Amino acid sequence: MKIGLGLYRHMLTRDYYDFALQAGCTHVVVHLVDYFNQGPSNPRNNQPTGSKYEPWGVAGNPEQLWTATELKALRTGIEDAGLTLAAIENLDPAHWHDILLDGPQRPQQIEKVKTIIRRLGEAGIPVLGYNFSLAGVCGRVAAPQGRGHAITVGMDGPAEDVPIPNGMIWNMIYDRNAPPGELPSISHEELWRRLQRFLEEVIPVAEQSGVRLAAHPDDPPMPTMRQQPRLVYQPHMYQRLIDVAPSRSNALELCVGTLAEMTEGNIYDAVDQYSKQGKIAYIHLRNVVGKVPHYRETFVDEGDVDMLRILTILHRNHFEGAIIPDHTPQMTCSAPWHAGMAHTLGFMLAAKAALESSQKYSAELTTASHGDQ
Ligand SMILES: [Mn+2]
Repeated sequence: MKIGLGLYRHMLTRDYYDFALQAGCTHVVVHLVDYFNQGPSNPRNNQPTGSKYEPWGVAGNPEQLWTATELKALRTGIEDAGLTLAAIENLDPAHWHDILLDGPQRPQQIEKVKTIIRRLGEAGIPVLGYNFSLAGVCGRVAAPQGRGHAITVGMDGPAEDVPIPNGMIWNMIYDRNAPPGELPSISHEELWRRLQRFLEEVIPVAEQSGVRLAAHPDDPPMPTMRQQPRLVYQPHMYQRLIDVAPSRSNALELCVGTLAEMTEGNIYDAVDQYSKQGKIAYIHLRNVVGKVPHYRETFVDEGDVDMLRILTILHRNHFEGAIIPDHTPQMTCSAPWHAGMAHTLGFMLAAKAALESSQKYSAELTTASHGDQ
């Protein structure tokens, strides 16, 4: 396993690359979507939250796709700094809203996504994380409810009463001039049909480009949010997503925190099941207390999940991908994001060192016992 750090678009600078190196990372995962764009209340030094029903920000320019030159420059900039670019995380709603909505621009947007995948391949970027979700990451609240009164994010009950307004998808605004009104509810099966069509069209291009698509589960993993179905809200639903389009390019961005919030199954079996199949492209590591619709994010060393057990399972199943901290609580200091990340990364480094040491130590023990004979 490789230790990495997720960087938001405004963090693609030498200072953040140096911070990642200082904190022990070899890899980075990059968000190119500017979630914070014109958002009314998103501090840029934290995960995008918004309030319970307030979107993050405004989606990007629908006509402006990430270019191969831009992507290559990103990769070489990261490599020049001494790091490896493991993945790009998330598509811009501006480029694929009608794929999620099955809207009139769907055919053109499928071509846009194919172009993006080809350009990633050209730039030597091996993974594209995505989240096939209408409501997106929403319905959460932030409060000083963590250890030492740290501000953490969680759910204080279902977020079902306010439907998604027209012009909004994936918790971002893609059309500010949309007519008033709300998105009509669809069924779970309709959402799966849309996913299947999407994968059937883009996975062959991903295969040709040497790119793996990596699906994040629905966060928070409620059956429905804002009167729309969610796709992967129980651990076993990840298997359905894999089986819809069998291919090495159809993979997972496995989020430990989100899976731990789910009401069925257990996180250890899920990590074992999907890592054994070689289906995990990369991992978000985060701890939580509770399950939907009442949970809160915690520091990595507390919470419901035994992280050493998770990392032991991954180690045993020879997981070779990157593991990055997901979100962390905000620490009380002048650099809350940096402190939270450094704390989580320190824990991850120690856990990795412990696993490697115990493996080495058991080899020594075996050698010693042979020597005695
Ligand atoms: Mn996650």
